[in-house]
Amino acid sequence: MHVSIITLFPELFEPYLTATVLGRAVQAGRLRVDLVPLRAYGEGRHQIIDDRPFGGGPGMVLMAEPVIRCVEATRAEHGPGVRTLLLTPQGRRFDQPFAEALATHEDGFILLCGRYEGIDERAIEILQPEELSVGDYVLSGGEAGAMVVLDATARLVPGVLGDERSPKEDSFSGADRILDHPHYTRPLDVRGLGVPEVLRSGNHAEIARWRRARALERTRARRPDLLTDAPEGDQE
Ligand code: 9D3
Repeated sequence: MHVSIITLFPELFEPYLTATVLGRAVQAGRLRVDLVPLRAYGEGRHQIIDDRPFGGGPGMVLMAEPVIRCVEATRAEHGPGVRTLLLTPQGRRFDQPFAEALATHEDGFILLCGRYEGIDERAIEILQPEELSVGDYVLSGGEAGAMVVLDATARLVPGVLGDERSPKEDSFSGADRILDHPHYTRPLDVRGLGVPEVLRSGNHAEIARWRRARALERTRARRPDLLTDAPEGDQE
């Protein structure tokens, strides 16, 4: 998988890429992450990339030309089918089916991180990125959102996950959209709280049934929307 991240703060991604399972995937050659510093495409001796908004108001706007030049240069590093994703509160909500589609996309994708009040609309008009939000809360920029997208997609690449577990078993994957059951490990007694007897029974059919029941119970209580909403691509 080939991911490029366009950002004013490439250094934010360094520890994340080296300290996690993603670092191992990069080492193993399964994952290529290019950090592209938007500032390098700025204008003039000071490499300016933002300016005040026409019409007034607070904050600054990322200028169109540096963004356009940067995305065009980055696209040239990918295959012709590269997808360009703009992280923005105006985007469609990122979800697991979207992650699955990105993870298998042959020519990789570009994550364009917005900052300040946003990007000059003409850059968006010219570049036609897919606009993605990671949820209904206000972030201070696209970088945290890009890390969400990077993490959710990279772990789907074969060999990236540290353990043998298939991503197919995850919550939100495929048709089986259900929350996880509770987990227990040693010791048997934690401040007077024990472990459900069934988990110590050795009866694996019984354990599977118990876990499934607890998972359904939690999903009904906490996220009933997961049980009623049609899975992505199942609407028609
Ligand atoms: C307080 C400023 N807001 C005025 C209406 C607009 C605004 C601009 C820029 C709000 C947030 C941001 C920065 N956020 C992102 O770049 C962002 C984001 C988010 O805030 N929420 C969820 N997903 C994403 S992806 C990128």
